[in-house]
Amino acid sequence: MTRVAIAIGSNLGDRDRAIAFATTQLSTLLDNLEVSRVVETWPLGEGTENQPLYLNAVAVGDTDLSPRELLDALMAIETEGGRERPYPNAPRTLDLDIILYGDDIVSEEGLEVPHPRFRDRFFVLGPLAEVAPDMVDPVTGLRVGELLRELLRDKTR
Ligand code: PH2
Ligand code: MG
Ligand code: MG
Repeated sequence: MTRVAIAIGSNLGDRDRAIAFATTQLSTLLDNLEVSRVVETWPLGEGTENQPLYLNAVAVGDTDLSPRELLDALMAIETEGGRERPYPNAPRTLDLDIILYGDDIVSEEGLEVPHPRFRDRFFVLGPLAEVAPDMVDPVTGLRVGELLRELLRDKTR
């Protein structure tokens, strides 16, 4: 079994319902599931300036699926949750991203783990630090709690 961290996001349609749907689906996909609080966050990224606010959360759990199998399962949940992909960074009913897969490093077509941008994203690190502060980022060797502290270094004094 491998402990994995999944980021959950929604900024289109009934966001609360999408997060609840994702949580239910993830509870059947992963063992020992723990889900963070839900936070409302400003959309980040190119072209997202005028988009609606996100609801974000993070789930951690154990799985026997390979990273690729896990990705496929998450994409199936996104699709069932009404996800469409009209253009990059489009508002979405449901986004499920693999943030960490144990301490594996995966770099394949369409699948990069750890998520390449998660260290810069409060909407991921904040909720993740709540449920799994001691998970280790295999790229930097830092724990999630340490990554969050680094991210907030200049904002918390
Ligand atoms: N996801 C993105 C791009 N920007 N911003 C917030 N606040 N939350 C997200 O989940 C998010 C984003 C791409 O997946
Ligand atoms: Mg995403
Ligand atoms: Mg995604």
